[in-house]
Amino acid sequence: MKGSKLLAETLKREGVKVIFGIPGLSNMAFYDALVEYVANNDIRVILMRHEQGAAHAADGFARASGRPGFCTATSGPGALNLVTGLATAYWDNSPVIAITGQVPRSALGKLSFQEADIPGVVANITKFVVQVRNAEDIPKWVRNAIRIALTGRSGPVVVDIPRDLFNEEVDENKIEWFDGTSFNGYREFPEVIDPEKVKKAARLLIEAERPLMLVGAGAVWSPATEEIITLAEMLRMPIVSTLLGKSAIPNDYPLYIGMMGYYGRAEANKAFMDADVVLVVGARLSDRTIPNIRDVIDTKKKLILINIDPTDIYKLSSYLPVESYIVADVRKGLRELIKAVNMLGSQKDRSEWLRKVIEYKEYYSQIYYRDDGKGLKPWKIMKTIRNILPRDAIVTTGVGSHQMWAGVFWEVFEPRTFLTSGGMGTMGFGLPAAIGAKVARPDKIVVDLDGDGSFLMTMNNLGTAVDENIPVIAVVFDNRTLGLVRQVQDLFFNKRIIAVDIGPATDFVKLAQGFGALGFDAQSYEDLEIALKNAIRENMPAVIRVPVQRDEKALPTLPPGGSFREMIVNEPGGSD
Ligand SMILES: Cc1ncc(C[n+]2csc(CCOP(=O)(O)OP(=O)(O)O)c2C)c(N)n1
Ligand SMILES: [Mg+2]
Repeated sequence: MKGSKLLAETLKREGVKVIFGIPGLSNMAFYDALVEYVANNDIRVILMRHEQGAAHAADGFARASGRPGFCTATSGPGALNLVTGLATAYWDNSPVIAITGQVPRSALGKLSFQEADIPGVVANITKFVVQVRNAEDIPKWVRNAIRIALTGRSGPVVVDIPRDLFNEEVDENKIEWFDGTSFNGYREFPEVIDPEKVKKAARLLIEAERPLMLVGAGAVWSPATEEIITLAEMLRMPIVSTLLGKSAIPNDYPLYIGMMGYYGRAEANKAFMDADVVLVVGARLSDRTIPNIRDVIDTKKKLILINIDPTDIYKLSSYLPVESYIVADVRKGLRELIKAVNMLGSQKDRSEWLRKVIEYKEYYSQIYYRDDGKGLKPWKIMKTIRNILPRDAIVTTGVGSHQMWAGVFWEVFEPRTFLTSGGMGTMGFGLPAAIGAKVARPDKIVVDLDGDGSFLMTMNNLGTAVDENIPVIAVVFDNRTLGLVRQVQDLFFNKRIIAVDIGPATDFVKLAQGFGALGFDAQSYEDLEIALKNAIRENMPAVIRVPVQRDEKALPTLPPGGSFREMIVNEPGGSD
């Protein structure tokens, strides 16, 4: 059996159903081997329009399904185009597996045509990378890649294969089909569930005056929605989330306050400021969630961490007051904590604390949900869309103000239905991730809530959606500007607006039609409603352009490096 066939056969045996990518000289033999697998409906091959789109599609597939998403690219420029997508997946713990073709072994290191040192390039933006050296090792490394991508803290893996391996004949008797029990060069971090630490955490939470749970992406990957709600109920503890943690808790769960952070909801940030003990589950607490660590230190908070990755715990413990921790998958860690809380029993009366949190919520909702009649309001656009989509519809986003509006206003009800680039903040994620999500979950409606700038970065993949009949809907919040950057220039660079505005000529409707997709121009909420219903009914890829005022702000926000005490909730610049 040739190396190329061995790769295709391995993927089939591992249950891989779809690969997003673009062929070229160095992965062509792999594609050639896939011909039979495609003909037999074993594996679907989806031709993207740029490799960044292939990585994001694999990422969207993984985030929507929890299964690894596969992409492939040729050596040199093809593999290099994956880089942004791989980093995006790594920062958000998404199990993307990239199979990259490489120049032949004999050409390595010789500045050969389309040679790039992919292991070197991706080493720091993936969980693991391997360059396979012998064709018979292909099954082992594909299997390892899947295990590494999924175990512990999930993340992307690259398998780089010199193309001469594809043509090598492998003695079938020598093939290690591999039972998946051993790894070369990889060991998971061990769990650390210290009963004393668990008990201490439980006691801190029981005795807290104002406990709060802060939920991050780990709660989605785990998944741990049930345990989060059980513990919140037991302790009468409100919940806030990071941007990525949003989809771990149904938005209408009464103890959920919303997304906190730099662009988080004011009531969530207020609750965080007031809390005395914060249980952090599956969140690494980046500077987007806690922009200024003085907010933790000055308020004398006590933190308890549950995280599968001990390096996160060590890192956070070096500058934050971490009182206790559990190194484990969020669900497992929470179950331990639930047991301990049950055993210790009795707790404080939390009615005062809960009343305060509800007051915050009510107060700020009067501020957010206003309509000055100038153009369409982002919150009303979101509401219009939400009213039409079923609870289990999957939403993706680009990066910018529209993403922050989605963070604040989009109501998520089910895990894995809100896919956004959190850690890397990668513009262009929305459309290809939607394509990947729709391929993973064809039974669900998938909508990309995008910005005009972000959409234009990867909209070429509309061609893929049309050719492959992947009916995703992109709603473009068209403010004719790179809005979030413009906002920072406006508020914090003395209104020196530069290099952000987009001219009037780009026509999103014609652009959609040029790809063979449906294009709608929504001038009102009613137009939007009709267009969205139409797009769903037609079951075709569609773009709905929604005009938004150029200076519509993403609020609340903070001054750069600011504290939650300096939240800007109202325009222009009045602090709360
Ligand atoms: C690939 C990439 N380039 C640049 C940025 C910096 N950036 C962050 S938000 C933003 C503006 C996004 O514009 P748009 O997609 O139109 O969204 P809006 O803010 O207008 O809603 C830019 C340029 C980024 N996050 N990603
Ligand atoms: Mg914009």
